[in-house]
Amino acid sequence: MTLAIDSARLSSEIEALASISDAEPPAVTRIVFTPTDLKARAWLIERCKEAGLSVRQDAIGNTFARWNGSEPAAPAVGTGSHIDAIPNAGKYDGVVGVLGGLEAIRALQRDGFRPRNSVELLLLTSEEPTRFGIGCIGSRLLSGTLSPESARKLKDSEEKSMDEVRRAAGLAGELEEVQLPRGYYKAWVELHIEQGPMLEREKVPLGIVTKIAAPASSRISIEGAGGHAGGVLMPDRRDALCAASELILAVEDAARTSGSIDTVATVGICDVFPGAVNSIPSRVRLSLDVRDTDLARRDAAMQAVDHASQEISRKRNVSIRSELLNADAPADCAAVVVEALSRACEKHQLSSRRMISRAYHDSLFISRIAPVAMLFIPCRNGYSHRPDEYASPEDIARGTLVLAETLASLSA
Ligand code: HGY
Ligand code: MN
Ligand code: MN
Repeated sequence: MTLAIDSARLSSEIEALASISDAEPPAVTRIVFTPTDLKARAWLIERCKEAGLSVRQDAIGNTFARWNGSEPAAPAVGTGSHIDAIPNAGKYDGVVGVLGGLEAIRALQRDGFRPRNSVELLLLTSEEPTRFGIGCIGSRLLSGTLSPESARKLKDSEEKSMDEVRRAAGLAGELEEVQLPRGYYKAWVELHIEQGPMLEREKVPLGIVTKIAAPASSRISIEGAGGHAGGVLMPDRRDALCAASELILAVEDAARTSGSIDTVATVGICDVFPGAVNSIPSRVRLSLDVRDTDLARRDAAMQAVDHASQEISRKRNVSIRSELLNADAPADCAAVVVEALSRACEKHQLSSRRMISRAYHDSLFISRIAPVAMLFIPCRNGYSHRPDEYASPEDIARGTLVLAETLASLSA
């Protein structure tokens, strides 16, 4: 027999999961631990059970669907990703790695493959930072990169704590039990859409990720003085939004002048208070997201933003406070997994290219406890985190086939 992916079934499952959403199609919104997320998780667990996988959830909701190998005590080979989606997102980010991983396992089962090392499909909790401010909470706890104490301090916009929310979602156990020992996984592979334009532009069907960029993020609060839009003359103003505008351009400048195309910086949230037409903004909250494949350059960009903040604060007589949320190191992918992916592409006469991931992923944190690599498939125009995010059934099937081949070679 030859390894074959059931592309029609995989596409219909992607559509079925996309329909479990809090947004009007084609957009997908699925915020972690909302009723919609719980419904999607339950749906996925049913699909895993249908495939004969044994399913368990840890205290943060990381969901493990295990295909037991002939040596169950041997380190497992892991694959998976996330199904939570930021507001007004697409249907492929994360999902391709979870449902593609499930179909890769089913294809190996159909092909009569019997793994020696167990193969474990993971749904990782809260890869997106939307609800709790930082991303990859499940994989951070799994890898010991986030302590249970720090996780307990995380609160959502309604001031609900992580413990409160996860227990309301029906999750038992303590966060101390989540961390996995080094050596739990022999190897880890994550299939994901590229979330950039390179593969499509170069007409290369597969990207083998050798490095994952280092993300940092912070919350910035700017306090000026409010007042009547008509009664306060310009020299007497301390307009928080004008200060924020200068700072936002300084963020852009810090990335553009870093000396490398690999530095990126984004202000994605700008909340203005009081937000009235005829009232001078007294307070602005900004989010800051800075990334680079090089740690020192990323940190230099963060420092440039801090210097700009001090300068603007002095010049405009406003207070600017910055709260660092995360500043993670980049990850080098493991040669053993990169080579396994490369051989799998060659075996199926599929061309591929080595590349870096500018988005962060759960693999960034799992790399702290296991050898990891990622496999990218193209997405149209490189679009992601928007409703018109799109990956073709052919590209998804190709990625799933190479993933299946790689899982087989690593678990044989
Ligand atoms: O922001 C990221 O890189 C990921 O998509 N959460
Ligand atoms: Mn994402
Ligand atoms: Mn993702």
